[in-house]
Amino acid sequence: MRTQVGIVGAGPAGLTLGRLLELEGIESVILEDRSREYVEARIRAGVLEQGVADLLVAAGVGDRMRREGIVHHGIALQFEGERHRIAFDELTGKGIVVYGQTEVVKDLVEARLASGLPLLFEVAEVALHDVEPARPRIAFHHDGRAHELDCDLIAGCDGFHGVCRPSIPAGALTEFSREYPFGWLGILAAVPPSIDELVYSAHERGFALLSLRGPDRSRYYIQCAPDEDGDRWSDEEIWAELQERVRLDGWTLEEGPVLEKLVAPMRSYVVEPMQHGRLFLAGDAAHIVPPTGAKGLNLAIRDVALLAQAIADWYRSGDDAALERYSAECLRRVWRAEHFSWWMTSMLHRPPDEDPFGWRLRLSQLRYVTTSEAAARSLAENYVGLDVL
Ligand code: FAS
Ligand code: PHB
Repeated sequence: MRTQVGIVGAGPAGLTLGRLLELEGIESVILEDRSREYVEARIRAGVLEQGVADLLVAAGVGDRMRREGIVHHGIALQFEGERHRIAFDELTGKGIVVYGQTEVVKDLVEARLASGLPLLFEVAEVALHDVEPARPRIAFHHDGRAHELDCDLIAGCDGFHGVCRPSIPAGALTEFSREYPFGWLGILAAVPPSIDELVYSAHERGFALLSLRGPDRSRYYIQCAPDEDGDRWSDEEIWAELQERVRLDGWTLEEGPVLEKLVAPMRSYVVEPMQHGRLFLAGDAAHIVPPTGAKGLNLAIRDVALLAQAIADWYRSGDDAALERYSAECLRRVWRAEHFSWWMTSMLHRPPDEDPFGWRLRLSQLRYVTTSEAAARSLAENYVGLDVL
């Protein structure tokens, strides 16, 4: 097989890249090792920066998002039994769109299959060859047969546990990471959300987040141990802990059937550079943020927006300057998101060994960011997405 760009991974990064290259008239083949059903059922992020939502609309894959996505103009921070709104519209003139990553992926898969361009599910044994100097090949198995895909460039969009990053010689990369001494226990519940906007709660028992997936689907999270066994928690125990951590006079958190339960560890991770020869890493394959800043999905899509542009420049003019700049330009945005996500995580989560001094410091940070317009604007502009860095 031969194509211009070989894309490994059909998550938000790989699928969006395929779409943007299609709009530039550039061929690609997307290789995914899971089934379509699995990829479209995986519950992950739920918040799109306005700029990312606009990008999906411009790429012609935003119609359902515009119909079913919920635009929010703020979030609330809760502590000491009070809720404080951060007004994104007043502070930045922008908002966010609450629309599940699952739905984004479904829309992108549908568009890809409608285009007739190759998207192979359930491939196996993907292996990269000759990404350096310049005759990249991807070997893989599909339908029980071995295949080899010759391409000009490879986009490693296969997530944190993929094969692309590990295929780069260790000496060529520098890794930066931080593990957090807590995780998130997340539920999807069949009950209308009891909130109009997302609520981030810093409670002495730990963090809690109230989010949503539509008029009759709530998405709630509580801070838990990093190696928590989600099955150890009964639905009643999860609701009881949530009630405790988001309690507010005159407001009720409605409970309902728990449809899905997931424990996600919390880590920060960046690899530099995000390129090796003709292999370009994007999304979780190159960086992970703790979800407190709602940045994971947005970073993945912004990476490939830059990569698609650089690839188009290269094919149009033969000039690889933009490709050469790709890694450095991405990393500026990635480190901003890493800092913001670490800052939100540190302010809102209770470290297991926190002393009273530590809690007082966090309370002071929370009071400052909810009373100082300058501090609130800083949070708001990072949350809705900074265009210039
Ligand atoms: P993805 O991991 O989404 O996609 C990579 C794709 O590559 C997958 O489909 C995988 O099956 C495929 N793949 C892997 N190895 C392969 C191989 N060898 N061959 C072929 N294909 C291969 N972000 C938030 O903002 N909020 C959240 O609540 C949130 N929750 C999350 C929960 C979990 C459990 C995880 C892991 C992430 C969560 N994130 C969240 C972050 C998430 O949104 C990611 O940032 C986003 O999925 C990144 O997209 P991709 O880079 O496309 O990677
Ligand atoms: C979600 O809706 O899943 C979500 C929202 C905001 C976050 C993380 C997750 O910070």
